[in-house]
Amino acid sequence: MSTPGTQTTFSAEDYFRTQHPPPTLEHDVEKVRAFVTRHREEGRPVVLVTSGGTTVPLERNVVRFLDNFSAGTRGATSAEYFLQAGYAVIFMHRQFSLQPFSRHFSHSTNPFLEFLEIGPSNPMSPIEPGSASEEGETVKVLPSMRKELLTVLRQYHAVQRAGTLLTLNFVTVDDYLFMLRAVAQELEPLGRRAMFYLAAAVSDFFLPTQKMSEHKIQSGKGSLQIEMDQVPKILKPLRDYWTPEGFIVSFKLETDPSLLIPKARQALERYGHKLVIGNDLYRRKFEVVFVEKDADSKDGFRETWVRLPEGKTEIEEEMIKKLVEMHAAWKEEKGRT
Ligand code: 9Z3
Repeated sequence: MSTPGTQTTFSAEDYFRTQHPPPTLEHDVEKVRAFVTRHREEGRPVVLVTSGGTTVPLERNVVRFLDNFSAGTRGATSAEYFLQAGYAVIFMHRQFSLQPFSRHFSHSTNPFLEFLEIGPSNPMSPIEPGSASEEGETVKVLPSMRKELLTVLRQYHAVQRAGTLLTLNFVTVDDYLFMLRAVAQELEPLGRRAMFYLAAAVSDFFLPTQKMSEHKIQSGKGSLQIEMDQVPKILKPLRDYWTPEGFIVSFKLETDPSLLIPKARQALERYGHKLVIGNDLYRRKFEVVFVEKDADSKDGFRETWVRLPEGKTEIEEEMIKKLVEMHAAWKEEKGRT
């Protein structure tokens, strides 16, 4: 390998040898192992959903970092539909990004304080010492919000009782890559019963620890120039070594719509995984394109557009319905071979 410090493209192997795993990795892996073992025994398919953006720190004692736009809507919404479809879900998300169920009441779009009100407490009910009721007041949900809250709360409690959701979080692109590798290796024994739904917006560039300034970068020298290295292409080892039988779905995000299909096809050619879901930054909530290899078609590929149906609000409902069917067919195919 070339010496870290001069390198611009890391192989996955060099990357994992020279960068540092997050300190909580082993603890997270133990949780994943117990979760996978249980659901394997119970015969449930397991999906890893990654969600939200990764950061790229510029200093070792990090004050500044690069980030991206992703709020984690795609991942959090999709996770709910996978749970509804009977999957056990490992939800690996950017710390503080949207999460299944609580996403419905996010602090920015639907702040929970807006649908609570203070009302008189019921004089017939026992007063808890130290509760707001001591002053004769209590917290109530606005009648207009009760139905929505009850629906979400019921689903959330059902998932908690069933133990079908495991949540892990990452912040940096390093956390993400080390965690993805570790979780993939834990899912490997599931073979075709494991799905990977890689919706996180992962940085293409990073600053290796060896090139980082230890302390806060100082101003006063005019402009700041930073040369970043390319993040290793992780789909290749994921598909070839860590989980060769897993049903791997990656996402391709573009802002130039004419690049969407060519780039998705290129990813399938390079990494040989199952499916690329292409989405345009501005149209991603209304339409996405499923790009697959297809030996029967003239150019070797098949594209299927999935659009938000009239009267529906979440395109993920359609996407997950389709994916669940594709995954079932893939498992079935193995059964016959
Ligand atoms: C996506 O394309 C996701 O659908 C979005 C979801 C990030 C657009 P939001 O969180 O957005 O709902 O606001 N994710 C993958 C993006 C990505 O990093 N893809 C890499 C690439 O395009 C390859 S895996 O090169």
